[in-house]
Amino acid sequence: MKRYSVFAIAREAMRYHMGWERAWASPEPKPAYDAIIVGAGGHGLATAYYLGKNFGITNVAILEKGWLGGGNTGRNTTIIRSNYLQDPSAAIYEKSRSLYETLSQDLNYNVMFSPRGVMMLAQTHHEVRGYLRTQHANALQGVATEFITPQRVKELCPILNIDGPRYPVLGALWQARGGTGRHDAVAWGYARACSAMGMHIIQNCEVKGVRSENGQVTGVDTTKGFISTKKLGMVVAGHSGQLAEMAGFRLPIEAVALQALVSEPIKPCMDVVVMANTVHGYMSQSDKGEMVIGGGTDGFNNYTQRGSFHHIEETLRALVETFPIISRLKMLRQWGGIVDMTGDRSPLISKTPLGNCFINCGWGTGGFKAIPGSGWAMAELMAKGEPGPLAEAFNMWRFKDGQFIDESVAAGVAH
Ligand code: FAD
Ligand code: PYC
Repeated sequence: MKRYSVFAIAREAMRYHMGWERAWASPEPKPAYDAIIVGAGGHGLATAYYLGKNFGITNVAILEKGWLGGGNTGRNTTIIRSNYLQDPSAAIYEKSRSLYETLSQDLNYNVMFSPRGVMMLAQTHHEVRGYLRTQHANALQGVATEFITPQRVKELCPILNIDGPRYPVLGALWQARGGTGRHDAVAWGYARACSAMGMHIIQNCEVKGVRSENGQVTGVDTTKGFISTKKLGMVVAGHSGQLAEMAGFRLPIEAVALQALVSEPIKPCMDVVVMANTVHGYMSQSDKGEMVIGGGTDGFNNYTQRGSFHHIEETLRALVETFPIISRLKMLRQWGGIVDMTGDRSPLISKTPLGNCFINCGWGTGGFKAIPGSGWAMAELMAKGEPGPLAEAFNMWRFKDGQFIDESVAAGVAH
């Protein structure tokens, strides 16, 4: 693989950009691999990447039923932060955020990580108490967050109305090194690096069945035939319940649509990310100038990649009272993704009842920020067969044992 660099751009400019290589290969599947990952979203691709980089396992296939990054990874609003409450969450989200800091250099692919700062507004006394608690927990966990005053909120984001008609801004939980990244680029960067290590990314290849013998996984039936493997990683977000059923077990997961929308592009007016969870809406501005806006999850299970129409109205009503300048903005596009929700709003990175079959899911409304850390932890689980310190608490049996990792506040999206 040729490296991307300023010299490569100059060289290609001299020859009409005719010499760029395809970023990743599109091979036909081999009959067998040492490891198969189902799902070429960010988490599946990152798992494959760290299997190769950290453990030298490169005879790997990543099977994707559609196109890579076409699931939630390419549909999210790209907020990156690690201001969670519980210790296991702070550890994995902060690991992830710190990997994001150098991911472009690591992958030799610009993922446009932009640590512009994320604020979560406190608009009730209950929220003030909750965010103060998170800030104290973060201080003990080594995660840099602070609780800021309404005046500081206004300084950081002048277009924000801190005297809202329903809920005044009483302060905010601020993470200065939180921010955004380019969602497609994260998937593309990992894909390119995996392909360069010789891994096979096989798109348009749906897994239809999981085969096993004596309680151990032996391979998968796909739309491109049977492929055998010694280790299987299921990393399919909203479709996790279906994959688990193929492997003969059930998961504590529900699938619902979560939606987002973007406006027409406007001049720069906001250089931080704001989440307003009481009125429910969140917003940032993309590099193109569009306002990137997120709504809540549907109140019923479904597999639509749209989301209910009434959420658009509710979200925009909340954002117009928070940012009055957007009241006449036109919206360009709206879409949804199928998110995988657990009862405690924390993920699963876990062994399963089937030997050598591992699951990574349950990131729900908040897994874009977790892609590098999750891939790191899942690769360790798949390579060693046992979870490392980052993954240990996120096993699927915590729901049987009552060891919940409650992040319903930190998840930050209405559900
Ligand atoms: P996906 O990207 O969905 O990848 C799973 C892949 O598995 C898909 O490509 C799918 O086609 C494939 N697949 C499924 N079944 C099969 C099969 N049988 N065979 C082969 N392949 C299969 N998170 C944040 O941190 N910050 C945010 O701001 C944020 N905003 C969001 C906004 C929206 C509207 C949505 C929908 C999500 C948001 N999220 C956010 C959550 C985040 O997008 C997800 O948690 C994350 O992208 C999940 O990545 P993934 O790789 O697990 O799943
Ligand atoms: O997890 O920060 C988040 C988030 C914001 C919008 C959707 N998820």
